[in-house]
Amino acid sequence: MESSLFITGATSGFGEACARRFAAAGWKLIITGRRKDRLDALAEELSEQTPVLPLVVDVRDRAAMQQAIDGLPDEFARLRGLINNAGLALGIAPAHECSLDDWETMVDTNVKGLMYTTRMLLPRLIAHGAGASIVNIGSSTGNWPYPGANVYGGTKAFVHQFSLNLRCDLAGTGVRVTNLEPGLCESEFTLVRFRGDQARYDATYAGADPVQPTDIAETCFWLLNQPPHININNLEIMPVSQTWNGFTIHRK
Ligand code: NDP
Ligand code: 8X3
Repeated sequence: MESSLFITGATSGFGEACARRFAAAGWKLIITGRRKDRLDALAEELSEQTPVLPLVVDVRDRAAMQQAIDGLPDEFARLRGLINNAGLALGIAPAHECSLDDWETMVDTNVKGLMYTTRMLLPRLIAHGAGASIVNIGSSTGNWPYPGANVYGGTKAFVHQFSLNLRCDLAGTGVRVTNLEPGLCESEFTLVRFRGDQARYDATYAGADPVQPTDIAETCFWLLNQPPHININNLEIMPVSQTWNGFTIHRK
């Protein structure tokens, strides 16, 4: 029985692109997200290439995640990979103007959701052993500060350190862990962040030639196809157009 790949947040952006990339190579897929219409449509389309199981579930809902994972049908129960991708940023206001509700949503999704999925699937990945992979989708914001990244960047710093710590705990199991850290990428991420504001979406990407979801999917495909003795620990990807500013000095 072939093993499957579990992708969280496959209804758009990186997750959807990953589902398409791995399906094209014949990987058996478990895809998740909250938007049932999109998930079912993708599953139906990709089912022509490979077996696909859609799971409509919110990663923040621990009980629902546990139920979905416990109920995996035999055909999909053996796992070879996990792409922990579901996540979001909300707003870009300075900390003292942010909504605590938004901060909680980001922590619940990017930290706790990723934590639940990982913990619940680890026994299956360890059972697979050599060649199994976890790719956590972190962010350049986990490494580099910028104004307004406050809690979003903090959640991705968690993903960075959690990934390294997982590697320590998984020593001897054969399970690999990578923290993939994209910078500016074009996806609905920016519409979610700016609550559907198309003008801000357009301004974010104008003239920047951003990284595309297909670039991230290609990178994930490369990561999961490394020989079993190789672990890529961290991989940060930016468009060539994106670099750093110097320190800001506020003068009186
Ligand atoms: P998208 O908004 O296109 O996709 C986000 C995906 O996450 C959707 O499928 C969404 O599905 C899912 N998701 C969000 N919240 C939940 C939830 N509570 N439960 C289940 N699924 C959820 O954005 P990207 O593809 O760009 O983002 C994917 C990941 O990449 C995120 O972790 C993001 O932080 C990270 N990232 C993005 C960058 C960018 O510039 N785009 C750069 C660096 C990192 P649904 O709404 O159907 O639940
Ligand atoms: C998203 C990267 O720079 O758009 O993780 O905040 S950025």
